[in-house]
Amino acid sequence: MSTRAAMTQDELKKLVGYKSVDDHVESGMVVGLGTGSTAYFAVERVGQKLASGELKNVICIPTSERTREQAESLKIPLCTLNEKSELDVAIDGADEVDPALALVKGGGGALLREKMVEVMAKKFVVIVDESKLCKGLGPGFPLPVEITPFCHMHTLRTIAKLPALAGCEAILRMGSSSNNKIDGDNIAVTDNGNYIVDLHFKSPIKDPVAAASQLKNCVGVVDHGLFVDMAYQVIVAGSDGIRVAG
Ligand code: ABF
Repeated sequence: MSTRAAMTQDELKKLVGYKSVDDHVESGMVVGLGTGSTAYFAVERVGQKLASGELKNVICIPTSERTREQAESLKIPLCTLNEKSELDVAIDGADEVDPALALVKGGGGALLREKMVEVMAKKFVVIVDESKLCKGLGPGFPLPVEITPFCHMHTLRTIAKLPALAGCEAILRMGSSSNNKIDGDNIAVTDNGNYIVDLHFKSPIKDPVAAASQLKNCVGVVDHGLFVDMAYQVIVAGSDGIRVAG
């Protein structure tokens, strides 16, 4: 039996994934299912509890094709925001979490569906291991921005000039990943048929609220990975155990 000190990152992710479901999901709920290697364990737990009968009449909304496939394999009943716009809870991972519980998300390329689903949840529960905690968003993980393919280099240059993002280096995401396919030019393509620009920062983003607003107002940007004022709670797994913020 492993002690916490000896736990692998995967074991920590499983701890928070399972705890999020045990603490927040009840029978009859509409539940948003996140994307990524931590959210994977929350989806697994929902599937287990439905199969055992511990949970009943739960319906879930996946935030990516990959999560939809995992949920279907576990026979979790699914719908979309078209059928149900209000969620009781959504559970997802993050790439960075700052002390105010503002998040960078979208490293996996699923940020648009994640934000559309999670913003509609009464409680958005974030599950991370402590490697995701940071003092300021930006330098530790590139900020992803989903953009339309039409004249994408123009949009990329426009984003890089936004005042609240001063000093960032904007790089078009290339190559495939578990959540993205590629087009004929090897550019990463999201589940929604869009491209991703990753913004690299040398120092923390000074004003995430202003950065979020300027990105959202930029024509050609579909959405971005700053999730500000959205997290209801962050469950963190570390070598000293699990702690809850929020
Ligand atoms: C999703 O998965 C994303 O928003 C984020 O990019 C990523 C975190 O993945 P992991 O849990 O695999 O680190 O939540």
